[in-house]
Amino acid sequence: MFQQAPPTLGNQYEDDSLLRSYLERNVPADTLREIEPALAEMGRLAGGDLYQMQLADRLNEPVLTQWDAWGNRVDRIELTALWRAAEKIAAEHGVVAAAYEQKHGRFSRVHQCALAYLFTPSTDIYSCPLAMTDGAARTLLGSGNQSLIERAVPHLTSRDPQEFWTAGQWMTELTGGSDVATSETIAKPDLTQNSEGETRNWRLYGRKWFTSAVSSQIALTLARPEGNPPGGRGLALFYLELRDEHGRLRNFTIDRLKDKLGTRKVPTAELTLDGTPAQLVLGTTDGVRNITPVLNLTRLWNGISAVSLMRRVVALALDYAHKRSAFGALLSEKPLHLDTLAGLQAETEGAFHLAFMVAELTGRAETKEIDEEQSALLRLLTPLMKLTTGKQAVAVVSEALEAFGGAGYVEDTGLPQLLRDAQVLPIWEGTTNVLALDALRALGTDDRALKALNAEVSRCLGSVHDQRFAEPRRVVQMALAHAESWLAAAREAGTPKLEAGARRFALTLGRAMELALICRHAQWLLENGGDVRAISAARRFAASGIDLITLTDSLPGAVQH
Ligand code: MFK
Repeated sequence: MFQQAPPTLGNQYEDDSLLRSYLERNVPADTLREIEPALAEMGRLAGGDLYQMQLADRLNEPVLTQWDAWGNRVDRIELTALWRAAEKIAAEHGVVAAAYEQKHGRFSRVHQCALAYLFTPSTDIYSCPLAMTDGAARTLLGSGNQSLIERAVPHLTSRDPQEFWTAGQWMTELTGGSDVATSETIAKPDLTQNSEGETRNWRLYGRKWFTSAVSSQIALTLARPEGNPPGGRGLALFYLELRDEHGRLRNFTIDRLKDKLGTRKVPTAELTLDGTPAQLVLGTTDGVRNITPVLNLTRLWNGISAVSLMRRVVALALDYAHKRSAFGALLSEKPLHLDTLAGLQAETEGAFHLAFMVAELTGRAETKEIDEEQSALLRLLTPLMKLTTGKQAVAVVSEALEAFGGAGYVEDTGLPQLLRDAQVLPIWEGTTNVLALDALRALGTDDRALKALNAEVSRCLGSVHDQRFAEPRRVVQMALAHAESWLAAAREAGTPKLEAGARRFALTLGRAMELALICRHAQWLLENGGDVRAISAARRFAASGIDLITLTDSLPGAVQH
């Protein structure tokens, strides 16, 4: 009787020619020699033991036990076996630490992102607590708060699973996850804690409505010191440790875990803070501004996670295409099937280059090897990359499920879950619209960031000589010219017009940048004996909708209630 072979994965580093060629082009040869064994080991785990564990753990979810048998409030969270294993692997392989050990200077961030990219898709989004851990470490280091740095950063960046801590981010309240300036949590000074009467310790009162994984040891959160004015400036950034030395939560309760569409292994929670002890990170005001280093790093993680999920479905679909026959031939011999897969691969490639470009710039910022133009570019590309790759991930994963026919819709293949997980990527860490408005904010008043983007695109296209790139080059240049003329006209027309078109503008910039980066890499491949198919990826991507600024006359008033 006929038996279909399922899709399988090989070593996810060795099989990924895009990742390997990208590293070869960007990272100095001696650095690559040093980091490659660790990447190959992570690739082996991600396609092997960890992937098998993920499939076996599919139905398990974290469990919250609020009460013990004797009526004590305990709020214990039991993670699933996959997540327990993922935490240990993440620590031992330095999936956060690699960015802080600085063994490879500014390439340390690229190294760490490559590890995260390989690790994420086999862990059911264990990238969430790691993203927060990374964001917290960076924020604390930048805060100059020496006692918190000494207390927490060695744990957050440890490779020892016994020492390793993860961090949470508790920002979203009932008033919103986007407009966090409206947060209602109050901070009261706790003078009893300090013999000199100095207000170092605070107590927090309020409700946090959607936290990141609440299994962490510490969290960064926002609260309004009593008497402060409304708005983001009146909030302050706080650090807290979740449990005391007996394992009891410090004056807060976990009311429930969220019942979400996807990311079901992540114990996201609703909390009530009732006198939770906390410490100021830096100052009693400007909480929104002070938490932005967390936001920018977790947005990078979001993009890397988006690309990693795209890569995972494409890897599975390619393998399946070599195993599945229909109408007398393997799918890998069917022109239409191959055409569909090539489209998915082109989108993945564009997203990959943009996410790793933000990683490169982040690495430069972290080692202070960044000039003004690159800083402006990083500020603009972070929201553009997050919003563009989030949308691509949902579209690519959704389309890729079709490549498995009905099997792509059946839960125990593990495939549908990828789509549910991808769907969070355009939502959390700033929705597409919020990030499109952030991109307008990043342009500033002098458009330095847009000039930096144009200059980077020009450098990319300047390195591209092969005539076959003529059309992609024209598409990039036309899209950017259109985006600039739209921006000028929309500014002239006023804020409603500008905001209404912000998403189309941002996606156009994001996709144009991706295409320029694809072209640059493809040209390099041509010159270095690489895969000539990269040219078709560029041409295909160029034809897949770069300039999205079409509805120039649309205004919110056009919506009927
Ligand atoms: C794989 C990873 C998975 C992660 C899972 C996490 C699960 C957690 C669930 C969640 O909670 S998700 C919710 C996430 N929420 C957000 O990401 C917030 C989205 N909203 C925004 O990003 C808004 O743009 C923002 C809250 C920042 C705007 O608030 P305001 O009060 O209108 O801010 P304002 O006044 O524009 O900016 C305050 C300061 O911050 C300004 O600087 P100045 O004080 O010097 O003028 C801004 O320039 C600065 N700023 C804002 N965004 C910035 C920034 N600076 C640098 N980078 C940015 N991105």
